[in-house]
Amino acid sequence: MRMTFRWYGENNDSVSLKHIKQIPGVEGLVWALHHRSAGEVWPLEEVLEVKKQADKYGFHLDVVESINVHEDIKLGKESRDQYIDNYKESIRHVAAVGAKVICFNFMPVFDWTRTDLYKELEDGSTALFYETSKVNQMDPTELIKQITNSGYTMPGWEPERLKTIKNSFKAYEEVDEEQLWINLEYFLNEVLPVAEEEDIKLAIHPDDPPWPVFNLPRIITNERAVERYLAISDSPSHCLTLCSGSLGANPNNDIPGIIRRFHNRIAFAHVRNVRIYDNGDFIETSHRTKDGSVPIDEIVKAYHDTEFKGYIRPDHGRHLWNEECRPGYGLYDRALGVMHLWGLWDAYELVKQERSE
Ligand code: CS2
Ligand code: MN
Repeated sequence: MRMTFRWYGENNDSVSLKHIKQIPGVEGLVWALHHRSAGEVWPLEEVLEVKKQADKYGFHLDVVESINVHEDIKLGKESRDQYIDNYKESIRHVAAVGAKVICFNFMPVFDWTRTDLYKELEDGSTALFYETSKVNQMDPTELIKQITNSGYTMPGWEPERLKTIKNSFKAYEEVDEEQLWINLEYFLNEVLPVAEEEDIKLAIHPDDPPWPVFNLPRIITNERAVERYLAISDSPSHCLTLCSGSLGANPNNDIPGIIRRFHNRIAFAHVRNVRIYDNGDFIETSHRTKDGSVPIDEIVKAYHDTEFKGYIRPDHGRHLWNEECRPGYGLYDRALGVMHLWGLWDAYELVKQERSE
């Protein structure tokens, strides 16, 4: 496995490259031009600027997360073709700095959804929390304001969404899950050939949480959806980002089983734990299996047993020791997460060596 760490860029992240360099085994940055809105072309000179910053610390830029997909593509509007052309150009520009994987998602309007960004856990740390009853009566503009007030922008929750949110909801009244699948297939048939030419894997990230939110359709939600998705194309560029915390919020999703079944199509692994409550609410926890509901030890074992050679990152962390940070993206708990993943991986490696002696 190739350890990486998400970085939101100079002047846009409380975590510095100097800090990340001191986390054992982190080889590369998971990066994006976060100031660029979905649908825009990522200018080559801006991409090259990130490369200059990464080179100073010897990090690779193999994994882009995310070139976000414009809403008109998800909606299947006439105007989608221009945005698809822009997406193709962005693929070519990130290829220029060695990108090997592009993570993206096809969630309508928003990205991951939570109702509380700083819910206290029993140990006094705080974490991202999803409260079902609150979501159903929540005004999503409130969440955009809460995230904006945190001082950070979060993918899918940028303040400019406030301007378009009403029209977006109206437009999705015409788009059900089947139509979303059709629009996703159209997008993939257009961009996969370009990704192939550039030797880049396009790796869709599952829906977080893995069920419809605010009555908007969501389709990458379980093993059957993963199977249907991967069957769309046999292109070597047609891959998956398997996020254990996203799919894992549904206890019926057997993450180790999905890994063992689709391991050769997983280009990028997000490893995160959540604790699921009886009423379906969930809170993010440490990466240790015992702190949540997701079998992290079994997940890393599945990656180890299948000799996973892809990229991996500790996804989100809790907020520890009063760290001022982007919700879910502090330094401390993600660094602890990296070490837990190495600990599990190295232990399985040791057992494998002992068995072979
Ligand atoms: C990411 C999301 O923060 C996260 O957990 O997974 O920002 C988003 O879903 C991914 O970047 C995929 O587009
Ligand atoms: Mn994720």
